[in-house]
Amino acid sequence: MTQEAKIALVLRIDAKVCQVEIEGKREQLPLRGRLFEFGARRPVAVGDQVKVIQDKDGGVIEEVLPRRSKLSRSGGPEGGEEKIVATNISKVMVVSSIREPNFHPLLVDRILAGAARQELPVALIISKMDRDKKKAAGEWIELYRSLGYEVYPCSIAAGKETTEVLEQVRELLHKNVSVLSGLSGVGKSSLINHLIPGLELRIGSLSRIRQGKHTTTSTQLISLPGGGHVLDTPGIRNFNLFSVGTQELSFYFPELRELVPQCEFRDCTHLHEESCAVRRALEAGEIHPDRYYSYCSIYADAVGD
Ligand SMILES: Nc1nc2c(ncn2[C@@H]2O[C@H](COP(=O)(O)OP(=O)(O)O)[C@@H](O)[C@H]2O)c(=O)[nH]1
Ligand SMILES: [Mg+2]
Ligand SMILES: [Zn+2]
Repeated sequence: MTQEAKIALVLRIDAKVCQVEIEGKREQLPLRGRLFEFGARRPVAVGDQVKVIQDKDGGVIEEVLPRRSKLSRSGGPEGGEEKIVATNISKVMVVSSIREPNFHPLLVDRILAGAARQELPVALIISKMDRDKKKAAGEWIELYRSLGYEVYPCSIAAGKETTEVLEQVRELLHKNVSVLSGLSGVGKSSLINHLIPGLELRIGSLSRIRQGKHTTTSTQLISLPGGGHVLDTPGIRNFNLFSVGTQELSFYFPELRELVPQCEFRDCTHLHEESCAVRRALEAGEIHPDRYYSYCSIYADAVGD
């Protein structure tokens, strides 16, 4: 007997069941033994497309389809294990507010570099623009645009909405499987709620955020009315996209990448060498000092290769 297979999207994984979206409906499927045959402890990840067949007890996940991309962090007892956060993400949106909390270039650069490493398309959202009394945002917007990144400066504060930019972000959400990544309190959930009426994600009060409490407890993909999916993750703060080799790092900084061939040594670290094209550009003011600082800071936890 041949069975008709259906393709489902994995939204969330609980202890023994998987929440999937299948033909537009949400269903719960048990995780069956055959997926564990090859010794994988967690054979299925949020974002996976899976083949589901019907057996006598109902739907069974038969196979995980090839992953187009994956977003991982380090985990396990010594941090040396890869933990897949989600697969098949098509857009990483880095969110950093201009105030409360202050714009955080180091975290922004870590996520941008991490996304580049996994070849994931990326955008930078600068939130709470209504709070930019000191006009600090302009410099950041110009910097990141000059490096080739898409930048969306926005505000959802009543009466101060950046209508046009918000519309562009809404369109991005509807077209992608996105992850919004940034510190707690930058306004990720508020932004999604504002753009997608009816979703009503919980918003953290600043006092709860300061106590380090998260309003989201498990990673799940949320299916958006009107198209698209967004990944809701708890505690992006301690979610390091990163485990990178010292020599590959400069490739994830567009302005460094183009200078590297001009460095005298092929294995130049760009940290202290006299004849380094990156350091020359920094001294000439052609590389932003915060970007260089981010490079050095990520370099410090990179692994030698
Ligand atoms: N002034 C201002 N406050 C905002 C804006 N967006 C969000 N907030 C506030 O920022 C706080 C944290 O928002 P939340 O969405 O929970 O942040 P998340 O932790 O990134 O999901 C809440 O008090 C929001 O009301 C904005 O555009 N302007
Ligand atoms: Mg939130
Ligand atoms: Zn160099």
